Amino acid sequence: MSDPKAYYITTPIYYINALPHIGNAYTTIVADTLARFNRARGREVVFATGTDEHAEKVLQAAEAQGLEPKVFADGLADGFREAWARLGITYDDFIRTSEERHHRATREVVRRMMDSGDIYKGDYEGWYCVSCATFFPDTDSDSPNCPNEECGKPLERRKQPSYFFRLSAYGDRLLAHFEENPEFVVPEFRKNEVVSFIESGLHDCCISRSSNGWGVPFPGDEEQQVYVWFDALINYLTVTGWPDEDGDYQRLWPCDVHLVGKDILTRFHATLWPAMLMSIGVPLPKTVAAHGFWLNKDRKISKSGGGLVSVDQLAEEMGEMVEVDRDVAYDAVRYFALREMTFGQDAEFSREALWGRFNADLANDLGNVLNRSLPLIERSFEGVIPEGSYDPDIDASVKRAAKLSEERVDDFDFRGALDAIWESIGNLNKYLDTKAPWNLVRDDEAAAKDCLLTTCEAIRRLSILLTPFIPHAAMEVRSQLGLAVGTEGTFEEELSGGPRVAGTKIARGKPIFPRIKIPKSKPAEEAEPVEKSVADEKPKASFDDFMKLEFRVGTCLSAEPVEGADKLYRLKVDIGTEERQVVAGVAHVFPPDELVGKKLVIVANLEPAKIRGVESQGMILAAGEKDPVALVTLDRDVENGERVR
Ligand code: ME8
Repeated sequence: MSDPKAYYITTPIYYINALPHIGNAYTTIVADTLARFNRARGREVVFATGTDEHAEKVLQAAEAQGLEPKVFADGLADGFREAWARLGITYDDFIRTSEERHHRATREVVRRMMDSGDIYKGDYEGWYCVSCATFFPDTDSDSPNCPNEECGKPLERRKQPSYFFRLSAYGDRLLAHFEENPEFVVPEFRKNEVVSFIESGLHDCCISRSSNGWGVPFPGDEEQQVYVWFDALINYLTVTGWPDEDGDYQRLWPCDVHLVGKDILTRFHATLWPAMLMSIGVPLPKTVAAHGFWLNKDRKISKSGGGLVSVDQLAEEMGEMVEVDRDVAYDAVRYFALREMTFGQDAEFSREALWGRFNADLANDLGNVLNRSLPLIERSFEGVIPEGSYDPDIDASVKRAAKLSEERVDDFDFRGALDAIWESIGNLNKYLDTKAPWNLVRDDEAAAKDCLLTTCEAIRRLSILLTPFIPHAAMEVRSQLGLAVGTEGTFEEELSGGPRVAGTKIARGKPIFPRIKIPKSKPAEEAEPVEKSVADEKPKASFDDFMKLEFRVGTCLSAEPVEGADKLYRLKVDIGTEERQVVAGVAHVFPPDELVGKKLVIVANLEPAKIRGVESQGMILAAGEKDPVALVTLDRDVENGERVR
């Protein structure tokens, strides 16, 4: 039976002062992946994104260009729409706060809050930052500059009659809601931050400003307009057609997921917004899911904080380095964002890591399966995928990937979902190594047919699973298999039953994921100050110096994240005579299951040291001071504890 409630998912509505960059693209890519995943499960989905336009700085920028603010905003909102289309974002509604439907919903929210006795008039005085559209209480700003470290612009002293919302009355009800609805804020550790914020006491909230003609007029007092943050949150209701309650509202509300960055979780999405809804008697959304920040050298990437790089620019740079389909270049950014960041934690963005992931995962792992099977089908079977039997182990491996990726996507663990799919791609490469169909075509044609049928069917199924993450590339994979694309069914339809590719004439084109030759130096305008490498500065070591060091072979037994450090693992390594705990900065490159079981080389006689409070009894050898890091491993098996010299 189909679910009468659609899956309703939202992103923040973005300020229009910067076009999509890796930060806001991440939120939107995550929302798109969830939307596509749920559509592929046969659910009706409504995915909304949009633009937050009533900021004072929009008015100022429009005036500076001699334009009406609406005309100025139209151009920027179109810029967002076009950029999202290039990234393959399949939103169903694009909401702009300057639209009439949004003004109507906002004014109705305010009216209903007045009816509940939650709004009163008072005087508001404080330091105001035009850029952040925020008042800061005096205690937060002894200095006249904005305390938001990404901004730091001069504050203006402002005093004005304003309307206030009795937010202070909602603390207990909010806490009770969190208690009764453990899934309201995810991840769990973010909920703890929100709870402490509320427990420390909520203040009433100023919800209006003197009118400047660019905002939602305050009901009953046209001298005032609704404060931008207050009106922005209401966009989520506007999309449902509210206050009309008999149309889409019934189907969409309560919202399933508001996706946000951690910057706008505590004060806005987990406190003000639910309190507003309580005040007007509208049920609360099911989940607010907050992710961490993309960082550039440990600082949040933002327009004012630096490191801002547009997604279009990344796709363009990739196109300059390698002959790649432009849609696939955008998919590379989607893939990187979803695989590199652990949802909820911060992650460092670098081009090197992006190109590295493309080469290692897409060109090598996924590309290899195609490159090792399709040319062989062309050469030995006239380009037609042969009949054969589908290998039960590969079948099981793909089914496991499907099950795990579905479970993990539901838990917002996109990285884990891709890990599961890549484990299956890894199994497929190992299967090809073992079967060596390029030899079988000479020695055992039936076995060669089984192997190629199995490989193509597994690729077809994995490409279905990959579609929500990398939609263009996944389609391209299916089209190289010779399959009709664009009419795919649900996961259930596509992943059940026997193999379907036999007899298909493949259509191998140019490689979908050609390897990027990663340039040694960055473009001039990007160049960082040249740091002398540590190796350059080292004095010569005598043979005796070298012999003081003891390198040993060890097997990695476990890899656990070190709390508060995105890049560090606490590894347990068996070095034959004992088990060592080693802290290693490779967590941003390798998921735990790629390390566990691996033979590593460790410096075994280093003095123990504490790293982030965790004792490290040695060091593993790895190449590359920057990402991507490569581990020093052994080209054949030797016993743990063997010395390396
Ligand atoms: O706050 N890392 O809009 P905004 C990760 N209009 N995510 C990032 C990021 C980064 N470095 N930089 C931005 C606003 N984001 C309000 C929202 S909603 C009712 C009103 C993402 O344009 C992240 O999702 O400043 C963050 O919450 C959002 O962009 C802020 O976008």
